[in-house]
Amino acid sequence: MHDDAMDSAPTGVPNSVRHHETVVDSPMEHDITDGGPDMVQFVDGEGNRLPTSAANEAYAQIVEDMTSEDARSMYRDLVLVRRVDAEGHALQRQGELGLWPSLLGQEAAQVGAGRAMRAQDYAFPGYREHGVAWCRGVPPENLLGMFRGVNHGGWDSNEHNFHLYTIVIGNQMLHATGYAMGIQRDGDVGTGDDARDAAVMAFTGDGGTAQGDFNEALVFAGVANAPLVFFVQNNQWAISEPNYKQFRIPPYQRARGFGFPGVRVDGNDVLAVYAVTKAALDAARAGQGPTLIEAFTYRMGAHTTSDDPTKYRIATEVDIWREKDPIKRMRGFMTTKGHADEAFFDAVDAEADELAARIRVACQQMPDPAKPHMFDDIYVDEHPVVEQEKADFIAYHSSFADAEGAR
Ligand SMILES: Cc1ncc(C[n+]2csc(CCOP(=O)(O)OP(=O)(O)O)c2C)c(N)n1
Ligand SMILES: [Mg+2]
Repeated sequence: MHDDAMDSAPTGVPNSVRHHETVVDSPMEHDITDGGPDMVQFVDGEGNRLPTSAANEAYAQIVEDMTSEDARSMYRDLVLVRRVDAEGHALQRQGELGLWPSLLGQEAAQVGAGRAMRAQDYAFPGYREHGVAWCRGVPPENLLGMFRGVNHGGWDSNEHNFHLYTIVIGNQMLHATGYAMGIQRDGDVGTGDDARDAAVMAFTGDGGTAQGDFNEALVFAGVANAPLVFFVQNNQWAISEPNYKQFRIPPYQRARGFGFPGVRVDGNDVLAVYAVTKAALDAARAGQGPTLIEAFTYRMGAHTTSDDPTKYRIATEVDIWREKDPIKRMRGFMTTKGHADEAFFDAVDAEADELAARIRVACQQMPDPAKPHMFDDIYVDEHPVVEQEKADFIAYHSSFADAEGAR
């Protein structure tokens, strides 16, 4: 075997792909700021309502049915979620949190998806889904507590039908699929009762689609015809890895190979995301099986507060996406259509200021838990190994002459 055989791409793959730093003719070579003609979109970057097209016509009625009040309350969610995120970022920089993964730029993808869910639906998030958490009624303070390290998760999953954050990329796809298959077996699908029929949403990123767990979940979901919506936020980057290192065809096209539909939606257009997700959830609850939604969006900030994106991406890319800002776009749309006036926008900004101040104080005042608390809530029932580890931990910390013990 030739020395560099391990680095070689399979026969038939063009050289440009072999040396992927200089890819020029890969099928994935595309303008990462343009989602292409299949992308469902209702509002352009300036806030103008787009005409009916082949891509959006199936969802147009859902948008038409929305009221001014719906638009205002969606806008409010976008602004408040962005403010929670900004506060999380600031608190980490001030040493109050260990880490913060920002959702900046992805507010519309998350609020659109979260608001399309019904109370009885269940969401399985990754670690950036603060906007979905907000829509599920998880208090933002609870998110901060988790990243402050004072608790294991921060909320009761079953209180909000919002599972705990999952850091292991793609893992929650399997949990979600199993849960959806459980709903199916409980008979809570396709009964026609709006208060009973339920579906599951599984959130992951573009990088997550490269995981085995993701692909296994799609196999099971397709075969079982599970009531499930896979929601891939394609924010173009998996830390420093661009799309073309994750897949050769975009995620929405991959669904077909698993036997169910895939849709690409403009992830910065909250109306489009809401409409596409609502249609997919309605179909899932009615027993029509899964859908994969790819929300085409962009991670405006760093991967987390531990990352420096200037090392691997160019500033002009960020500048182009700034023009597609989801809040600016929705505000433009609402102003043009007369859904809200300046007084409304000012009131939302004032509410965001109050929210930020409140969660900041709440975060700073969170007491440190007693150290052995980390051994609690691991299993439902007491587990002998964990109990032994807890006892060893307490004994060890109590052994220091000047220690206060394992408080
Ligand atoms: C199984 C696994 N492998 C690697 C990592 C390290 N890791 C953390 S975030 C991340 C990138 C995920 O990218 P993507 O799915 O696009 O989500 P995004 O962070 O962009 O929202 C990686 C590789 C991990 N957490 N879990
Ligand atoms: Mg990503």
